[in-house]
Amino acid sequence: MARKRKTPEQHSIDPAAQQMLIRADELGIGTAFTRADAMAPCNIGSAGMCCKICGMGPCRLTKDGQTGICGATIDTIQARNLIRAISAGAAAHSDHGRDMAFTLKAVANDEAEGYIIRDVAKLRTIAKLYDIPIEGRAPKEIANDLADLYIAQFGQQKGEIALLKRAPAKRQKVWKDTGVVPRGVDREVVEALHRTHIGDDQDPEHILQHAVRLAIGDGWGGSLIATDISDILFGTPAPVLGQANLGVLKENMVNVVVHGHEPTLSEMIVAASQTPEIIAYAKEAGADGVNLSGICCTANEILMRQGIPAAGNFLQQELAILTGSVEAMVVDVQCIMQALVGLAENFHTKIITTSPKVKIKGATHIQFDEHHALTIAKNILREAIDNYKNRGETQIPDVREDLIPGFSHEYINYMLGGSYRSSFRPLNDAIMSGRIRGVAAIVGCNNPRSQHDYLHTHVTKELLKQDVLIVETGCGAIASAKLGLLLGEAGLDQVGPGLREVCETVGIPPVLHMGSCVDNSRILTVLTQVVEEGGLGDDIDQVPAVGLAPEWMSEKALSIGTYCMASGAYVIFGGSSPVSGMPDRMEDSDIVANYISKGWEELYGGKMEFILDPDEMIQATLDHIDKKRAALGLPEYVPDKYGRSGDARMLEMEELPWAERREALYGVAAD
Ligand code: SF4
Ligand code: MSK
Repeated sequence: MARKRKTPEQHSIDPAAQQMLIRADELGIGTAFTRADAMAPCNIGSAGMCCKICGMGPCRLTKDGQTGICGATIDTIQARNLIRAISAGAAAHSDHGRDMAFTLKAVANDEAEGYIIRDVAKLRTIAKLYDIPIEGRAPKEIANDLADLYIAQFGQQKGEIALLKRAPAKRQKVWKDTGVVPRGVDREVVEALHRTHIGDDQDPEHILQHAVRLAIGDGWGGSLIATDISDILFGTPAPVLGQANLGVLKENMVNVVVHGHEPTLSEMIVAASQTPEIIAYAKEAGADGVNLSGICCTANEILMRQGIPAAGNFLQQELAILTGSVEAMVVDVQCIMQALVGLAENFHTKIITTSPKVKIKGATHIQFDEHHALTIAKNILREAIDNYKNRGETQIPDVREDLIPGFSHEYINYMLGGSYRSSFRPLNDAIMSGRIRGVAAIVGCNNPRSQHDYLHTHVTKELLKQDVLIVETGCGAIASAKLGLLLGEAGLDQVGPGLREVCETVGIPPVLHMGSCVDNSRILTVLTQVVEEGGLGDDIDQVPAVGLAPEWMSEKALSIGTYCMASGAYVIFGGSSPVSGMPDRMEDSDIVANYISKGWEELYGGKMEFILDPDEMIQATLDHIDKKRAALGLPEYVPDKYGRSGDARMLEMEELPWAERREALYGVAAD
């Protein structure tokens, strides 16, 4: 029997996405949404119960007590599958950091055309952390030393990663005591592959201990490097006005969509698009200019630094092309669907691959090289402009929303305390008093197995009502942006009174956009600073905070989840679990799922769970936050303790006679 196809409304909550899905249907073009309808996931593979590590298999374990041909048990197979996925995620994520380190080295040595060091203050701050001399030295000299130190981290064979000292002292001790201090992420990834070769490590807990080690190597030794260097080269983000959704594409301009992850090329494309020669070239082609926008995390990178609009998140990459208005989609690494090339053949869009690591059959390849970045960026833009004349019928949804991204941890520090006393004190105090119940980081991808953007935004909206401050990155942040939750005033009528009071006082939206997926490292830095500020325990696992990836799909998400867990966070994934097994049919198929929850919690204070139902996710988040509040001895959260918001109270008071207003304001009784 044919599987039932979903309607556009069932596929996505986003009206722009729905419009494009209707267009795809009319044109008879398939998308990830319809392909997901047509392809049922394999229930053995998705539960981690299939092993294809050697040529005696694949072995599919579906019955109680069954083993693979080599004798491997279900828990060993699930642990091996999980660590392999985490390794691939960590490799991709940390390799991004490595490329950034090589770019910094090239900039320091005047070998990188068009780049400058934009944030010298951050360069000096970071260099000082590692005792790199800064006084009396030129920024490029300091950058050269920092680049050497960072490049050396990846391939370090012994010792420990230098960046671990940026975690709370107690956390570093937990890692030492449990034997999960990473040497260098490359070595840990290789060792994970070695351990999972046929006939090696066959103790699931031992395998998973190494998964923790390698994920810490990614989070604190790969992603954090990517974030540091992106800020140094392109500027540390601060709030800026941006827009999101397909309505940012323009009829009268050459639309270039940058998609992927690394900011090195996209930043240069931004610069090149603003040069007089490129603007003149676009005008000669009959357009008003070049309109840049982004998809996925490249979007987040240039959105939070330059205010360049985001055309959408992961599941909108095909939909952008379906508008018929995109002259070129320029991609680098990660989250790029192979389907783009076939889809683009129905339109005039050129898919341009740029990374030496990523080619797609049928795409145009213009290889990026940071040594000649500006020239390459201009060549790419000329290619797009030349394609403008080939544009056919277009349909751009008139749907877009304003947002304020750019909440780096540096900016949060500054906004809370001002330039002379920047501090996390007000945030800690608000959590301690119960105005803010706790913090949730909602991050990660989209997945066509669930309704596009629904889980992200449902969980976000419900937690906001419960006075939970939300920080977001990746495709989750774009989902909230499209709903208007990343705006100061616009989102505040949807949040609890205590949180609203804090947002109004500080002047922030209730959902803070902290960047791309490598910028989950910023969340770790915030949590560390919260701990260092005092009053919320002496380690990350004591802070009333939870991490959620409601629509996860990538292996990187698993690496991120594992390093956040290892840092002390409770991490909840939505959707299917790669280690769920079939406990109704196989008693021992939930050993790994239990171990990464309860077992890891005993060791690291954090835990990782997969929860299908969004309302259960919300309840688990609140329960955890309340449990942590109680453990810290903080007052119980009382929803209406803080009554109405500050602004609302002031407005009401203006209506009162003076004597009553005086009593309300100063507690001085009316005569
Ligand atoms: Fe089967 Fe063992 Fe080979 Fe895996 S390693 S495919 S369980 S024989
Ligand atoms: S892009 S990894 S879909 S967040 Fe970072 Fe989005 Fe997930 Fe890719």
